[in-house]
Amino acid sequence: MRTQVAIIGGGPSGLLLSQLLHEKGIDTVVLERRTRDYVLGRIRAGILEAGFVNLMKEAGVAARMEAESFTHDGTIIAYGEEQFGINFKSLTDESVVVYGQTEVTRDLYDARDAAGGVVLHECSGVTPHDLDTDKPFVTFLHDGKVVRLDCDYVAGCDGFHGPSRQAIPLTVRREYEKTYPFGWLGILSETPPVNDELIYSSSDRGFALCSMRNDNLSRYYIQCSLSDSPDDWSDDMFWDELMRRIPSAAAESLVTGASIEKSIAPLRSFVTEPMRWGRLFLCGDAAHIVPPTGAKGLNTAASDVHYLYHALTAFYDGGDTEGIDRYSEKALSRIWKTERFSWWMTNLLHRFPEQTEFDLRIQRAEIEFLRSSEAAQRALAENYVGLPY
Ligand code: RFL
Ligand code: PHB
Repeated sequence: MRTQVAIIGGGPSGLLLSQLLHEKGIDTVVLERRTRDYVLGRIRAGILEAGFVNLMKEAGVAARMEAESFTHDGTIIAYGEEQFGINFKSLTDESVVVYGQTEVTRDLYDARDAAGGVVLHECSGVTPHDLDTDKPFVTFLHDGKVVRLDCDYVAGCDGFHGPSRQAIPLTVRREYEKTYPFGWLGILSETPPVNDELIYSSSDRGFALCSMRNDNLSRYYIQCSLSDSPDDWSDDMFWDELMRRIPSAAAESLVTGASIEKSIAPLRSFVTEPMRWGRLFLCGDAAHIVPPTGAKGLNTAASDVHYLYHALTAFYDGGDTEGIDRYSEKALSRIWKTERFSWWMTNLLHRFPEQTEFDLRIQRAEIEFLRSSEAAQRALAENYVGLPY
């Protein structure tokens, strides 16, 4: 089997890259470990930057998103009983879009199917080889057979636990990591959202977030202990705790209901350098992770896809290798800024176990400064809507 670009991982990064390259006449094969239903069952991101939306348009897959998504011009920051809005639109002239990662992934699968794209599911033992030569290949087991896929390049879009990052030798690879002493317990419920904008809430009991997917589908999160399991939290316990962590006006109007999904995600900041080694490119969660507080994981994956897609297009168009040579540097420059923002927003709004009274006063002062300073709000807004590519 042969293709131009072998893509390991059929999550949003792999599928978006595949679809964008297809639009430019470049052939790809996507190798995914899981079934399609499993990939579509993962409830993850909900907020898309304008840059992501533009890539979906460029990939020719924006029709349903344009019809069904919601534009958000701002967000609410709450602390105790206090709250204030940050208007992205007036501060930056940009907005964000509410459209779930599940829907993005579904649209991309549909587009790959319609174009006859090859996306192989339930591939096991996927292993890239000879990445530092000009004849790389990938081997894997599919339908009980060992398959060899020859290619020009390999895109490692296989998430945090995939094999691509490990293929970069330890003599070359550097990893930077910060873990946080808590997780997020999230639920999805078929109830109307408590507010028309997201509420990021800092409280004495810990952080809470009120988000949504549509008029009758809400997504809520609370900061939880890393030792908690979703089974420890009945729906009633979750709603009670959420209500204690948001201003009472919001708590009183909260519509509760049965959860249709409940999961815990640990919070982590992580970056691998470099993001290219020989003919391998890392893309998305395979190379970096942010805590979800700034809604940036999927969006940084999209900026990698942007740089990589332009690099590969320039190469296949006329042999220009500048984009390929500078991929890692360009992608990492934007990623580190986004890592900083996600880390900052996490520190601003969460309770940390070892925080002293002094730390708490400083945290409170920082939130109040944000409330009073247009410059501080603009800095948040500029990052939240997405830094330029
Ligand atoms: P993914 O989505 O992990 O996809 C990687 C794919 O690779 C497959 N794979 C393999 N395939 C073949 N062989 C192997 N050996 C393989 N190993 C793995 C996997 O099965 C999978 O299908 O990475 P990708 O494509 O880079 O996309 C990244 C995003 O999924 C991620 O950054 C976001 O979901 C993060 N995130 C958020 N991002 C945002 O931009 N906005 C948000 O509001 C937001 N909220 C969130 C989030 C992530 C969360 N969790 C659970 C981690 C909220 C949560 C709770
Ligand atoms: C979500 O809706 O899942 C979501 C929204 C904003 C975040 C994180 C997650 O910061």
